Amino acid sequence: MKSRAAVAWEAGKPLSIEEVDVQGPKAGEVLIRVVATGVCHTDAFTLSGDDPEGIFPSILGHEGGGVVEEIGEGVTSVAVGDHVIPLYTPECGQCKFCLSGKTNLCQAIRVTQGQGLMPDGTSRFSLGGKQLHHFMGTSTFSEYTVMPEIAVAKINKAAPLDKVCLLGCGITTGIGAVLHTAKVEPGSTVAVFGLGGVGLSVLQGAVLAKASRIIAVDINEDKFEMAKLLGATDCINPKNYDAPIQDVIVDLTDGGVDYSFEAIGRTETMRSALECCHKGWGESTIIGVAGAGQEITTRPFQLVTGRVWRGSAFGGVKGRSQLPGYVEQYMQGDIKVDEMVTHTMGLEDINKAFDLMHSGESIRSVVIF
Ligand code: NAD
Ligand code: DAO
Ligand code: ZN
Ligand code: ZN
Repeated sequence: MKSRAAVAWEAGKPLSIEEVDVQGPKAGEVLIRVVATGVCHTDAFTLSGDDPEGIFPSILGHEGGGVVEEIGEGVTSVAVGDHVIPLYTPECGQCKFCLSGKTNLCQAIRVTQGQGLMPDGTSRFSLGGKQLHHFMGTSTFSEYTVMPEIAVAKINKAAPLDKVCLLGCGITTGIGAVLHTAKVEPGSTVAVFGLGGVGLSVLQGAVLAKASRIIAVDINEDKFEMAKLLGATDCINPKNYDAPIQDVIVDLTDGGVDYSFEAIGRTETMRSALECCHKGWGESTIIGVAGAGQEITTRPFQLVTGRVWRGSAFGGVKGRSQLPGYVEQYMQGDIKVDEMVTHTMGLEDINKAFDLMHSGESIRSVVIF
């Protein structure tokens, strides 16, 4: 079938709107009509060429919401007409990782997904006979995409797909990092570095966890209004201080915060986030994805004296079993999503979504097909 799609032909170039060919689903796969997709920093990261796993030409996008249009042989857990959120972190329920109970990083299709291919080692996308690669196993910048059954979460049909698509990455990642990865306790102090869609969602998670003080850090003060709306008790801009921002936070909090989160993707701010944690127990969670080959540094004595450094992918959330519950929490008003959608546009304007992100004007742009 034909599908409108934004194709990333090469790194550093704008996406190109094309009519691509999409092959139907094979065994264990489903065809999804993408209704809406968010544009996340990670799409921009891959498009920039900084992503070591970036493959071109490809169809980017991983923050989608859609409807199942066709199912392949043997598919039993979803049916035509079901509303779904594509998962870049699948959940097979059978691999060593799924069975461990310790991680959401299902490895069932990891190798082929990293190669931009479906589990059988081929692509469902092409144009003029030339193969296009999948991206993160989701490729939601195409009106029709094909996903393995284990990589779709079936959700409440009453949920607006042009909003809950954002639960496919940024919002879930931020909230989940607080609740699933760090497991912030009531009364804790929290610092969040970066107030994009992910960092703002960390704020939401901190409120849900009943943190007592939530310090929001960004160099773009335009983000502070939304941060306060979502529960930040303090907003600080590192550029307004001569001292390193970790020292400023340590002074503000009588020795440091209980939990910090880095949601930028810069190794310098990862260090600041660790070092603003309280001696003896402070824990810092890295969410941001740094450029290829970059390394984090700190003095080992920071860890010897009780600080903990960890990381989180998709907020530690298991997509098929836990994401539908996030959609329900949104429907009940406990998770804020609508507030994050600052811009909407048609597919033909998708490059504007990248411009708005780079200029810091948007929180999330949602492309509606
Ligand atoms: P975004 O671009 O919308 O937001 C980043 C924010 O960081 C912006 O508000 C920007 O002003 C701020 N910032 C930039 N440099 C700064 C600095 N030096 N000090 C303080 N603030 C600074 O990005 P996003 O979509 O919210 O994503 C954030 C990061 O999380 C990205 O690296 C993205 O790739 C990553 N990410 C990770 C996961 C995961 O599962 N681990 C999931 C989604 C996104
Ligand atoms: O299992 O080795 C693995 C990779 C899992 C992918 C997790 C990706 C999380 C960070 C990327 C940003 C997501 C938009
Ligand atoms: Zn698995
Ligand atoms: Zn994302």
